[in-house]
Amino acid sequence: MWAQAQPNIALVKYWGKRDVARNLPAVSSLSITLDTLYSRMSVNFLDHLESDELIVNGKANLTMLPRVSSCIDQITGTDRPAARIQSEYNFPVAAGIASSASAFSALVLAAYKSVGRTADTLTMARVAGSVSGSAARSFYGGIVALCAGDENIDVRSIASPQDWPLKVVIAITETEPKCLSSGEAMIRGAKTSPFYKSWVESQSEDFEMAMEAVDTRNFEQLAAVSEHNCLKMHSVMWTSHPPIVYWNNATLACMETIRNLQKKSEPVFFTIDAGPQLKAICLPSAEEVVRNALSDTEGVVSTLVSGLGYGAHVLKEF
Ligand code: 2P0
Repeated sequence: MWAQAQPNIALVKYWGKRDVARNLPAVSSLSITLDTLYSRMSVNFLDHLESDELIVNGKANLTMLPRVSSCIDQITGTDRPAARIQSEYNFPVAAGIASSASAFSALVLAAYKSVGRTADTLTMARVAGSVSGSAARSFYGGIVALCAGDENIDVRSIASPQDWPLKVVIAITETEPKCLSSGEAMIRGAKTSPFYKSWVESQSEDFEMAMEAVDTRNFEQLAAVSEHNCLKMHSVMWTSHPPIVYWNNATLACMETIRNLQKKSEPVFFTIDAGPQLKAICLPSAEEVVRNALSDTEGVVSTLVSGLGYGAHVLKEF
């Protein structure tokens, strides 16, 4: 049995933890779940194995294994047989394309199913979120709101993929894994950036503005608040000690490409996460022109295109 989940891209970002031990986010966030990119996971408990094994795209992987094992322990308890965990991705891993979001939501779903336990989506999303904050959002499809509470998160889909069929073009500018994990970067930012406090305090305004933009299908409003929120998050990163700069020259060149398209009134905006890839969100009418423009931008290795997709689900056949 395999479970699949797709990455999600935040338009209003999660950056910072209210409670590091429980991995509770300091701020609410709003994201879109993709459809063409995926992570697939299977979990098989095998009595003859001495310890857990993680296989990523056919190769043994020790780096992610401790986080994967402790995620399974949360669902089954530690008194369990060892598991062989297999995972398949159709996009670069740990390079700022939300691979941990799709991986941990698929893993949680696969682990629940393989031990025959049922749980509602929010319960599973909260388990996934306790391992990787953004993974909670990949349990839901379309446009997703994650509300940060004092004790727990609430997550829900606020628009289905059909309600507002936005398109995403991802400009890949680097395929190697990033140098610093998001989790470590967030903790450093909270401790050292002089901008962190105002980032947290101003988040609800951005979140409400984005919610209203989705509600009224106001693309210009969503574009403005998303770009502003993205740059604000990166200014927290840049002003951390030591500074955290995930961008490269091509990231900036892609931003200029988007600005030029906007000058020609193309309905498109950008966002950038904890990595050097730029994600362009556009209306379907602009997909081709955005893809061509980003493909022609210096330093872009390749582009990926996606619509909006559904939340984590079990695959009947794979
Ligand atoms: C987001 N990011 O909202 C933000 C924007 C990256 C930049 O959520 O520490 O891997 O495991 O909870 O989920 C990536 O962070 O972090 C992330 P942890 P996660 O998408």
